[in-house]
Amino acid sequence: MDISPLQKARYGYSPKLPKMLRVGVRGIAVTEGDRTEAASDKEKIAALFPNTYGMKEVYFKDGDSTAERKKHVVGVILSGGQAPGGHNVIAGLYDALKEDSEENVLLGFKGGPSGLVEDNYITLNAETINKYRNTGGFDMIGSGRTKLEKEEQFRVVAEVARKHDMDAIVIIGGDDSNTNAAVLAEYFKANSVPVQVIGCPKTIDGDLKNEDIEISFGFDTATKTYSELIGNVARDANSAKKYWHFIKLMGRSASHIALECALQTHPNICLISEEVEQKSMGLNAIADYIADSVVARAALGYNFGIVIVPEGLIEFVPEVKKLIAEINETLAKHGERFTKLPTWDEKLGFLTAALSVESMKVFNLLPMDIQEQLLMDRDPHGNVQVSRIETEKLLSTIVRNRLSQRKQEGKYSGTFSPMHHFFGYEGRAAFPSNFDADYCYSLGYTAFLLISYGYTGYLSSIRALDKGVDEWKAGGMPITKMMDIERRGGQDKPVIRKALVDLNGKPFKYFEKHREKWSRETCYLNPGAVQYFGPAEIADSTTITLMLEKSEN
Ligand code: FBP
Repeated sequence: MDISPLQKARYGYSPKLPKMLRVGVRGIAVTEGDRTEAASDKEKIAALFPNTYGMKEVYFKDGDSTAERKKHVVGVILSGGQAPGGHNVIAGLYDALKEDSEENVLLGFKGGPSGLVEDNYITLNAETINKYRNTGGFDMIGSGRTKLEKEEQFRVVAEVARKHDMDAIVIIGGDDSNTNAAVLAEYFKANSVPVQVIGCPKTIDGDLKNEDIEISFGFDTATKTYSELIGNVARDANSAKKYWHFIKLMGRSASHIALECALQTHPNICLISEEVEQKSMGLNAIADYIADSVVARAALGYNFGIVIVPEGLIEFVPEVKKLIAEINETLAKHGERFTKLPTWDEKLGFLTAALSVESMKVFNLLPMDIQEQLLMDRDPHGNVQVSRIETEKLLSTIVRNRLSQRKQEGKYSGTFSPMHHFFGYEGRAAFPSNFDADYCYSLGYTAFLLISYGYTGYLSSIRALDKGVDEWKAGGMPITKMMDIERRGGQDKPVIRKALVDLNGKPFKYFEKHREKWSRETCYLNPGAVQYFGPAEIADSTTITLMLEKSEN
């Protein structure tokens, strides 16, 4: 790719490390905390990970390093969807490796997990790394969604590692990829393969978080980018005063992105999937909730508005959730047969025989394009590809129907012209914000520290992120601590528990307190492009979500 002036300017940005890491890799000592336990299903997880279950939390601190001095050959992969900052994780890892010894080697496996299995790699050197510092995207080595889960794949990866004399693999990925990292670490231990596996928490969705992983990287930049776009659309809406904008935002399951963007932009409506599920709101109830705002604003003379729809919503609407679960089980068992059916009528016949009567009723009520989107191929982890389901259009259609009814009843006399947007890919490869640039660099640097101290099956972790970078704390957390058992593709599987929006948490409570006013009045905020320049309290600070979560009152 050619180099833009901003890219050139961002090469000059030096990502900041926490003060405790600035002394250099040989000035950092380690301490261990308590033994850990899985999030739930403890016995089942312990039985599945006999060699890596129950390991201790790890903290780094100032002090002489006791890590063995030896040559390291480390392999790195980027896994899953792009998230701003991935290149800086690799840069932090590379710099720490080279600081420890010029002899150390970093191999970048191309195209995600499949690169490891196919032994498709490049040796990363300063020239390559420097070209990608502080840039978005994953194009340095590419990414992919191949699932590393079969014993045959693990055997091949062990062979590839032996061939290159690799002593560690760093997997930069989300919940599914890091689950696989834990399974791979367990396999290596069980089979005496001398290769460590370390994960780094990536996903714009923000759902890989817990008490030790305060935020996944990419969430900060993506939400700032989407908020800038939403702010612009809101300003346009308030200028033209003629459209209701339905904006779908990425976030496969959890609504963290939608909530954070709502906190940053004050839309009229922001749906939160977790609340929809808790209140068992069906499609009609959701449409009525939006229609209430349309009607109230029309009465004030405002025939325009902003509705934020989280991408994963469709899977949280109770009747659709049941339908999708049944389709998932059916496709997991008979996917090949189903795909080969030549006509839509035959597919419908197959579904009628396979699904429950209630689910088939829901299916038949959906517009045909949504029906087709629900049946599209699952991703390699068995998930519905929600980014391809046009929930924003489905909702605006139902809202229009509800409004026609209200018009007939004489309860509404406004105009309703919907416009549709999907902001997803626009934010996933953006230049990382200062926060993500610093955070990612620190995660990569810490991944090397975990390797140098011999840990495996750990996630690199940086804490105290609501404070300035100086005060951030580096360490590691056993991946099995974050696991529970879930039903995937028709089977019980150990997975990292996804962190959904906490409806009792401060970010949601703050939103709940203000949303009634936002739904009727025009309170839009236009945050603009805040991520790079200006005073540090604007340009370097992280999300409102994290600041509220960490606030004392
Ligand atoms: P990860 O969980 O791999 O980080 O990806 C998340 C995501 O960006 C979702 O928000 C979105 O649903 C999905 O990726 C889209 O996937 P794809 O890149 O395969 O279209």
